[in-house]
Amino acid sequence: MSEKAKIQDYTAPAGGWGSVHAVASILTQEEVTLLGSEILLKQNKPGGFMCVSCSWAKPAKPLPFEFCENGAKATAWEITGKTVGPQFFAQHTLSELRSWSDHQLEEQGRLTHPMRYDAARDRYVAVSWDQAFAGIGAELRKLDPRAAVMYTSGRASLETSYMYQLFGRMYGTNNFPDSSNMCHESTSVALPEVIGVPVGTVLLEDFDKTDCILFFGQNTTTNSPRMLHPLRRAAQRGFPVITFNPLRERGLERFTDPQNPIQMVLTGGTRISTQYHQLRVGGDGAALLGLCKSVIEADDAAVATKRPRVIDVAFVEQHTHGFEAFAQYCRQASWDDIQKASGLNRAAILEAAKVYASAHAVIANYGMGITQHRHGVETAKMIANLLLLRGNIGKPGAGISPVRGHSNVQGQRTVGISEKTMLVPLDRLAELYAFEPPRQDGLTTVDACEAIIKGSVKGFVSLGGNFLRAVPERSLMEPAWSKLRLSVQIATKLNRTHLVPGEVTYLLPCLGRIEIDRQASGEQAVAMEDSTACIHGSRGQRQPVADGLLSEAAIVAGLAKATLQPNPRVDWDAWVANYALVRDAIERTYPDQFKDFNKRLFQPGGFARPLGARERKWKTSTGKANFTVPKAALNPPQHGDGVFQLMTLRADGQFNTTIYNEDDRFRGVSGGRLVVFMHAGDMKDLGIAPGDLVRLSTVADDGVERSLGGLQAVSFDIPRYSIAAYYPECNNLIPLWHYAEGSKVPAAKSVPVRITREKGA
Ligand SMILES: Nc1nc2c(c(=O)[nH]1)N[C@H]1C(S)=C(S)[C@@H](COP(=O)(O)OP(=O)(O)OC[C@H]3O[C@@H](n4cnc5c(=O)[nH]c(N)nc54)[C@H](O)[C@@H]3O)O[C@H]1N2
Ligand SMILES: Nc1nc2c(c(=O)[nH]1)N[C@H]1C(S)=C(S)[C@@H](COP(=O)(O)OP(=O)(O)OC[C@H]3O[C@@H](n4cnc5c(=O)[nH]c(N)nc54)[C@H](O)[C@@H]3O)O[C@H]1N2
Ligand SMILES: [Mo]
Repeated sequence: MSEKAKIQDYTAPAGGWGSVHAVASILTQEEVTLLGSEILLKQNKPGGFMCVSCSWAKPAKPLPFEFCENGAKATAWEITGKTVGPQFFAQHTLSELRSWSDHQLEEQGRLTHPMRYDAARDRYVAVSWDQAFAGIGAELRKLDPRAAVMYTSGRASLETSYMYQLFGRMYGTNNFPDSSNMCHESTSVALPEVIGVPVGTVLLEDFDKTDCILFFGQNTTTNSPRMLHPLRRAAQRGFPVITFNPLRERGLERFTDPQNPIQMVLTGGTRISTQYHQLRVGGDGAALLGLCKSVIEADDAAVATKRPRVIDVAFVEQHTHGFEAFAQYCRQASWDDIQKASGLNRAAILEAAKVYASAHAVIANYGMGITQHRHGVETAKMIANLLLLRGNIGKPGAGISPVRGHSNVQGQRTVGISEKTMLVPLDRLAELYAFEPPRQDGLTTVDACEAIIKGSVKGFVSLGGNFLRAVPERSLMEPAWSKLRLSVQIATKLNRTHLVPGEVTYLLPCLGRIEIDRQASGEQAVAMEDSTACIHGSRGQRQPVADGLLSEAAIVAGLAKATLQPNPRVDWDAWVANYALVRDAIERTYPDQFKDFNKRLFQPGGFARPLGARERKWKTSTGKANFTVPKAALNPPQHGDGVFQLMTLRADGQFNTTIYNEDDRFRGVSGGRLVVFMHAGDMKDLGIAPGDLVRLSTVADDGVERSLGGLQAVSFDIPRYSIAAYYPECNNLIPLWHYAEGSKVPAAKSVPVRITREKGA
């Protein structure tokens, strides 16, 4: 495994030559130098392909290089010339492969043949597609559909996702957890109640109209770097950007545009954040309460002195419900409690509130630093509360902006990948396809894990992803997983989940989005939805890495045909021959959302789905936007008495469980991922020197031992009692029951742990 990591301060801005260098080196590493750079020019361009990395919006008028360092890494990783075929698997048993690192496994290259696990030889052996489909179909038919889970990672297209959910529902299950259940599900639960839509309300153009941008718990630098372009433009127009994050993330401090060599050389980057508030882990609810309280008290003072109101009274009266109760709650909250719970002082919060209250149009962005907490749903609602006070939803330049993760995770929910039946037009599906879909809610990711541990789930089909590596509670999950009757993994690259077989296990390799997808009617395009609810078409550009690979749509159709009785209303083969027919089916199912889908597929900038909240039409229980009174804003994750709050984060060199390299350039770490970032004062108190090895042990009284050793201590600019380390290495520290109330998103950003020193540097 990894050598000791090197730690060095990173002083340059994000972007710039560092990015250019990193892109060149991954293209070389993946042996795609020439072709790769040509393909990069088609990335995120109308008529080209949509990046397989993050879901940030794609502009109608793209830059010459409309990709970022990490998008280029993701492209190179997918179009690598390296392959893993039957020969590789003949040489390596799964027991042997389990000792390889995550990086080594995926670095072997693209999967090329359908394989079945042979337990006697502890190896995968090649099978034909027909054998694979027939074998899986026979197993699925033997199972109770409610004991089967159909997981989706957020990359598959709208067409594939629609086919997959229809297949599952015709089979008889609503067990459609997806990566969203570990991600922005807190958003999808919070926002419908308060603004009547499960997604963000901003469009890309709003970034050019806004006059203040807020950031809560989102690391733009690494996870959605193209977003730094509109941010830089806003910063250059002189508008404030206010960030709340326990860590000083480099891109939110300074950014250099790698498309602009002159600026890179002369100025060393544009300042992005005008205020940077390093609150304690989980302190956002309290910080937001402080912001709201400041705005309300300023408004009270304005009323008393007959000055212009601070609150947007017309908006609050006409469009909202519950204001008085919320305002009363804020007035009564004590500054002492707010300061303690947020880790920020009153002056800092007032300073931010002053800027917020003087801006006409404000955008609030947030990410996993909000959603992956026990009170993540409530904190997302607090962000909405703050925006509603000044009418910052449903007007140009303003809105709520949950920054989604996977490139099509939002779209998959839109076309029916959901375990929550209320989000799915079941009646419409029943009518269109003449079948009776199951009506009870299915399993979320956490529910599915519980059921796997209990043994009540017996079959698991995975459309992408690396489930066992991404979920909490690894030490209980791995042994339970091997008791599954059936595991089917549809994937592009080998990962750890594939190395833990069930009784019957298939590994099905698929085309990636960047590859040309040829079907009977010609080359196919697919669609996806970005973070701003705009739909884009995407065309593969590269020859498939191996003959005989099937598209995800063809694999889903193959599984469906082998499992289901024929249904004259669904011609799976016709759909695979021409994906435009699937888009027609999506339009028939969701006529308002996907009007003229095929016609608008390649509209530059994507076509925006209609969202009520954008037009101030509130599809909530009250018919208005709802203020909500928080219950736990002053009750952050507890620390002290030797207990620290651990947040598990992404490094610059990874996409989720895909580890491109062991570096985290912006945080100054290279050549190792087993590190833990700590405050110097905490290290001193515990007698830990930089470079010492420490062990983290989860504080929980359920009798399960959860600990991880061999972590190198790094002295870092982070609040006291807050510590940080990398996902997925730390996932065995997270108890399965430690999740966000209401959404069941694992609370990966606040795991209570103790720290012990193992060994000196
Ligand atoms: N290159 C790359 N791009 C990616 C991904 C990737 O792994 N690599 N993953 C994709 C996916 S699926 C997702 S969901 C997104 C994730 O993107 P992010 O939402 O940025 O997720 P994380 O990297 O987990 O970082 C969370 C941020 O929240 C901060 N934080 C942690 N706890 C708190 C807290 O209590 N309060 C506040 N205010 N901040 C906190 C951390 O310091 C960090 O800056 O990125 C997507 N894009
Ligand atoms: N501790 C902790 N845990 C976390 C998080 C955290 O911040 N901290 N974040 C959570 C979040 S936000 C998310 S979204 C989840 C992510 O969980 P997942 O979505 O399950 O995991 P990924 O790492 O994105 O999946 C990577 C695998 O997807 C496969 N793949 C890649 N491209 C394709 C494709 O085009 N088609 C198919 N079929 N397969 C493909 C490859 O085989 C690759 O190995 O993890 C969650 N887990
Ligand atoms: Mo995510």
